[in-house]
Amino acid sequence: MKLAVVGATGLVGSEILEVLEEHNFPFNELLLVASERSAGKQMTFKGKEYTIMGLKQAVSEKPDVAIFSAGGSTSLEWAPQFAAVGTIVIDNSSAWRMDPSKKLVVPEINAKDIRIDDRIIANPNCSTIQMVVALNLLHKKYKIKRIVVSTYQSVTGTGKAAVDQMMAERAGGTAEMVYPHKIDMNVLPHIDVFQPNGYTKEEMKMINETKKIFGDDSIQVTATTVRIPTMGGHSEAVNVEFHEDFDLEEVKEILSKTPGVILQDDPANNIYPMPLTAHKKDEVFVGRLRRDESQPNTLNMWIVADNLRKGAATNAVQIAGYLLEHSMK
Ligand code: 2RA
Repeated sequence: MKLAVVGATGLVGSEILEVLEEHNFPFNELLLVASERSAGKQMTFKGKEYTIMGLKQAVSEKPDVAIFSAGGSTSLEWAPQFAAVGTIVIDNSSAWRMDPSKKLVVPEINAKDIRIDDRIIANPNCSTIQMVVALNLLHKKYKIKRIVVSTYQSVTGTGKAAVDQMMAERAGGTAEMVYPHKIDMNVLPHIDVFQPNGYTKEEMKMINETKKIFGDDSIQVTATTVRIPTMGGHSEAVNVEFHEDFDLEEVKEILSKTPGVILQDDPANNIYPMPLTAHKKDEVFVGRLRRDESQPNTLNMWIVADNLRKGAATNAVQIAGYLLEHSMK
């Protein structure tokens, strides 16, 4: 596989390189691609020097697969140009996610929907990915009726400038204000742009993408997404109502067998998922399992994952791995 990483110099781009290295991903050739501003600069991967190339040159190289993490407008402009030369684009932006002609893929759930002629495959939003991975087998067993989710999201989800803002505030200095308010020692009930219905785009992503990934429009979802001054991962308090009743021990059993999930549920010993312990891990961590005593068939759970890993880089690399395993590239 001739593999291109588009947006190689960004936070997600460097995480993709780390995951490729850790997973020992078997490519023959690697192209590191970024904006014209970075083109010509050197980057090291696995001890080898690479010259960063611009997008135009990368298209002319006709890579087999291009993992894009360069934002929505770059993706809208360039993904079709790569697709036109036969490249399969795996895109981390929100540009193509809700396009009915594009697959929105979480490998543990719906990689089998990928077809040989798919040229642009969308990677879902980070906060959606970790929630659906955790709910995957529970949905199969008890069928989800409604989800109420509140998130506690890491500043790394916004990007490097947001990390810089938080760190500068923490050190008592100032930096470019990425958020409309201070983020350190604060909590912002505001992720992405407010929509006419009062929800933010991030909240609507969780609602719409969950239905698309499960292929079930009857699932009701409501979300409040919140930015907190942490870095290791996104956390989510999820209240899920099922059509069928469940047994809590069976729920634990199912979660311990769910692909990509690690159960960390031992409150007596203070064991539960946290961003600090999920950081740099590829899995989704689930704990604080308890029955919602106010309503039948309803479960409360706490879900944490490194948003740059399973929420972005790991999921994209897993899709590339699926293409390779199934000889699609
Ligand atoms: C965030 N969901 O955390 C975004 C990143 N894709 O802001």
